[in-house]
Amino acid sequence: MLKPTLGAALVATAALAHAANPITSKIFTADPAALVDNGRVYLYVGRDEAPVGGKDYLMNEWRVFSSCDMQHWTAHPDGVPFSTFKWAARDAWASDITKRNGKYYLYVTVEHKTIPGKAIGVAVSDSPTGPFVDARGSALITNDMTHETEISWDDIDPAIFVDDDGQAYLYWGNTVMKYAKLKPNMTELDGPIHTVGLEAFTEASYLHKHAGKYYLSYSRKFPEETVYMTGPTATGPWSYGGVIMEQNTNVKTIHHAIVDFNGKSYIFYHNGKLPTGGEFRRSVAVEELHYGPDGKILPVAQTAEGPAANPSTACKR
Ligand code: FUB
Repeated sequence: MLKPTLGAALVATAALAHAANPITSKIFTADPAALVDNGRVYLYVGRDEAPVGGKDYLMNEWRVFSSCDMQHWTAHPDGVPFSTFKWAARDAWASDITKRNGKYYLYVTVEHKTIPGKAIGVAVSDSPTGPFVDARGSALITNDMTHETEISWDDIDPAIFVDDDGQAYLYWGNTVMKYAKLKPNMTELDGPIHTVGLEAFTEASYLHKHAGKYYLSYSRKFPEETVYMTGPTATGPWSYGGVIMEQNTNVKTIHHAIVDFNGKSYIFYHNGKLPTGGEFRRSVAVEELHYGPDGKILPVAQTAEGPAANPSTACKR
């Protein structure tokens, strides 16, 4: 029989071996987007390929992971390259995903080839793991469609939300947050682009609904922290809720996504905690997220362990 001390050490090792965070240590990953489908959670990330000491993002593709329990992750082999969009020059920046009428729509940020600045495209697939094809053959949003800032990267970080009445909304932006309605085909704007004044808004706006309340979360300040607002509709008016996650120590961004899975709520985010990690070598991680009885989101601490296993019996594929 094992001595208690050795037994304790083995238990600790086993716990470490099953640590959920980061989701993968084989590659560097950033900008999580998540979708729960058929009892399985799918995670979409941008791949950080900058070398050690690199001075800028090097991101050529989005990668897909999935899990039946929020602890064990399958890396799906086929990435989605930025070149899926023939009009894109480079930069597989942040994305978001939704399912509508049996199809999966992936909204992405890329650099446009001919219209200077970042742009938003949309790809579609019959499967959450692809293959994805360009749904329009052109950008949905380009830098010349918005004029609130001088910067060329203010049209980034799409977040897609489909309300209970079927109306789809796209939120995006850097420095200034914008939103627009989408037509039911999910590939065209349906009306004007609106701007929303949010305190110290940087980027990564995200819309979700929980217990009948709308939550607009975003990355505030720089270095970024994740904060949220609540409102009675998908377009506000918004009231400040609080800080969800404090800023990272060695990377200024923190881009997040929030989903409900198998009866619990979760927040995905990125940090720079892998060895040699940092500003352009990030890692996506996940934690359980809790709501107070009043609907307030409780602050979330980053952990190495991640959430407890939550096996979904409905898990398919
Ligand atoms: O990964 C490139 C950019 O950094 C994303 O679009 C932002 O959200 C920030 O994470």
